[in-house]
Amino acid sequence: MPVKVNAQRVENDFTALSQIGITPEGGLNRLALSPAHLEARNWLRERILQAGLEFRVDGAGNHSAYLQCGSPGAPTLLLGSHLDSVPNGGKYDGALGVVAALEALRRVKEEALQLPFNLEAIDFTDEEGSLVGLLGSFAVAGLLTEEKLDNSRIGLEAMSATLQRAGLSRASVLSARRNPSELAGYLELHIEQGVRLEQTGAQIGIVTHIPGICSYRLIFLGRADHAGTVPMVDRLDAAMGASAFILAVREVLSSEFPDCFANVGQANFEPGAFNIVPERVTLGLEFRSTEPKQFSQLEARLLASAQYEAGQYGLGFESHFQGRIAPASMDTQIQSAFSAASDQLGIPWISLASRAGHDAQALAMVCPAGMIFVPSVGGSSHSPIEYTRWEDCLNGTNVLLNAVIQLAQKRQKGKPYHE
Ligand code: HGY
Ligand code: MN
Ligand code: MN
Repeated sequence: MPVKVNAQRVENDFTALSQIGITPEGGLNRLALSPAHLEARNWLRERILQAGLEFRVDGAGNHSAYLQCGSPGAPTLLLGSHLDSVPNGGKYDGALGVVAALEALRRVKEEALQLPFNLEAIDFTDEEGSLVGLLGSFAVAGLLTEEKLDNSRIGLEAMSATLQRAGLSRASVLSARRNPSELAGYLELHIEQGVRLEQTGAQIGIVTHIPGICSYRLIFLGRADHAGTVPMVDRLDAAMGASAFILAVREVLSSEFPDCFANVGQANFEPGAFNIVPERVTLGLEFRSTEPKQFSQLEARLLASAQYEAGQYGLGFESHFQGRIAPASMDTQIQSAFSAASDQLGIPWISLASRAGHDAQALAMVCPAGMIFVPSVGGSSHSPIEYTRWEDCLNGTNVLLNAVIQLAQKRQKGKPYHE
């Protein structure tokens, strides 16, 4: 018989958490380590202590609830996601997974289940990349480097000040590595942030792969001129090369890399006056692929395209690498624990590759990792209209809890579930 979550308690938690950092449009502003994010973490800490669970925080600021439910010295199975959001993001992205993880620990404690591993519900710092991207999960996996911190998206100074405000430092963040032998694995519940579950009518998506994500700052260099006196044909207008590249990205992806994704999400014009021809335009580019070889081909192709468009308009060009997260495959034993739990609960499921990046891809580098999705209405996410039906949220929370029990049974039957 499956163990069920306390539906009202989960709903109360989610509703309370959704108010922290809420925007006038009903979205969330909880950028990593911002006052709203720290307020959400305080809320989590309170709920952890109220549940009689042990509260922990590591050098990367990852907040977690710990439950000793295995034998002393047993490894720890991590369950979690992230409480930070994108600017004016949605209420479900990350937060649902943290609330569900906390509930799983509470129910295991209430049922006094003895498992072959201890449990930890974790909220990872800066999943969304307002600082570095997957900062907390990379730190736990021991994959965070000085270079990644140097490449912070807010610059070195602001990064240090942000860490300091949260009581952290570069050294403490880099010290958060866990010994992989202590990790029995990582499970995450997340919203799909796409339309495939909705289109198929399945209520659970069992994730097979997570895409790699790579980002660059691209700089197009022209010449500042008077916008009213220099003939149009004589200009070295940095905006022309940048704009031509943005259009070329769409063309390259649709014609040569149809199952990849790319986005130019930032553009900065300098000097930035109405009456000066732009001398310098900086673009923020990111692109994604689930297949390693295709990922590097796409990188080379996009950089060549940017160089070409700059040349077409007589511009200089610089590319600055900002960071890369490798594609990851999800553990097959954890996938089958999710499918067994979904079947046990009578919830229809499909397997699918993620299109968004997640903390699970960092953990997958050092331990067995797995994810499930629940449907996003209309596929909307990273915006105030992000919405998942409450019945689907509860389904995901019940599947997460019962997948933990399925994994424990596999392990107890002597079938170590990671090859
Ligand atoms: O950008 C992503 O894919 C994730 O939402 N951080
Ligand atoms: Mn997320
Ligand atoms: Mn997100």
